[in-house]
Amino acid sequence: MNETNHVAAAAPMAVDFLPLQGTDYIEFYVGNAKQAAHYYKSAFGFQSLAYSGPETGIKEKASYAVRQNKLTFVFTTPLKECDAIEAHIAKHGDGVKILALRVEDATDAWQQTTDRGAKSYMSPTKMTDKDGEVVMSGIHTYGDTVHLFIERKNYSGAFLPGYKEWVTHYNPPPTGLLYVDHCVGNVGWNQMNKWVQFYEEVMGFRNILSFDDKDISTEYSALMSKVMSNGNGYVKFPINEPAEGKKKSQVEEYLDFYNGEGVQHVALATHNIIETVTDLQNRGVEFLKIPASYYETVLDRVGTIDEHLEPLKELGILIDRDEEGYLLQIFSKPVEDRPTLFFEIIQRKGARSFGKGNFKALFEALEREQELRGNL
Ligand code: TYF
Ligand code: FE
Repeated sequence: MNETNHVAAAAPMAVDFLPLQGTDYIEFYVGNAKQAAHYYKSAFGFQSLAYSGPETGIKEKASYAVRQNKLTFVFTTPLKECDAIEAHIAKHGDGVKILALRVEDATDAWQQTTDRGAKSYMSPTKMTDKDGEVVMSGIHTYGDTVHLFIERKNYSGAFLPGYKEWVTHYNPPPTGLLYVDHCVGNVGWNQMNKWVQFYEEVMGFRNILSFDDKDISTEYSALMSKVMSNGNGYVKFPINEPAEGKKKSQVEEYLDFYNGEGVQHVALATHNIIETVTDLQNRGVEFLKIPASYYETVLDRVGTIDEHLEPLKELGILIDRDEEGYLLQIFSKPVEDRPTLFFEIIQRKGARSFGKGNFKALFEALEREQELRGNL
């Protein structure tokens, strides 16, 4: 591969015109929000946070917000006369619609990005209720996905104006998931550069890592990947593009089933991946299987690590090292019937890279699943 495994050193950057404080929330459009929220509570350990729907004066859709540490997921389903959400679900199945980013000034974020060529999704909108004020704005990104900018002025409500606190007797314990580490988009053939340019020019991000198809395409389902990061590194969006290989690209399989570009995986951070993944597995979350042979040589590659190898092998957790430290990561199977969205669980112990040393094992595991589906 012609890339380096170290993350580009921070280049001297002019004033960050789009300062981001992190991911505010991720919103999924789904066929049944009540059941989706239940799954993320029972299987992933999210806690009930807030609800919006007919009972709160919203007639056309129902939304459930759940939270675990700094992670907030929202599941939204159309109720009636809600063409945009119905069309999204008809086209894509369940999937990520909104990657919401926390900002100091949502009006300025919208002005800066639309001035630089972003297509507006929502002009700056002030939302108030008895608990305070939130300003929201939004722009389109790849496929039907959007970025919302969320400015929480003084808001003390459960989640956002329009929501009420969601109180329920069913509160399964958390699993140690902490925050969004990164969020990966799959884009179409030859669309990579367009979206790299979008994140650079419209959002002020930098390309900190690149992987090309040279090695990956020989034996494994081919793709190219470029990691885009905002100025302070709190928000990282790798972008994948399919590439020609011996076999059908995993990215192409996604594009076929999602009917276009969209979010491929969301990486969720934990401080203890062995405990978190043990818990998730016990709750029914399915992960890709890694052959025992991976563990025979992995320590030769990554050197000494703090963890015992046995539980990592048992669970199928992958290990990689860069100049700054190492990381532990594992990938779920798709979380819906279409082979589209999946989750990565990641524990960083110094490393800021993305697990390039695991691509072979990972892509072989992905391919075995692709083959079982008859899509290779
Ligand atoms: O986010 C990443 O770059 C890693 C590796 O289809 C990866 O998680 C890259 C492409 C892909 C699956 C995982
Ligand atoms: Fe990842």
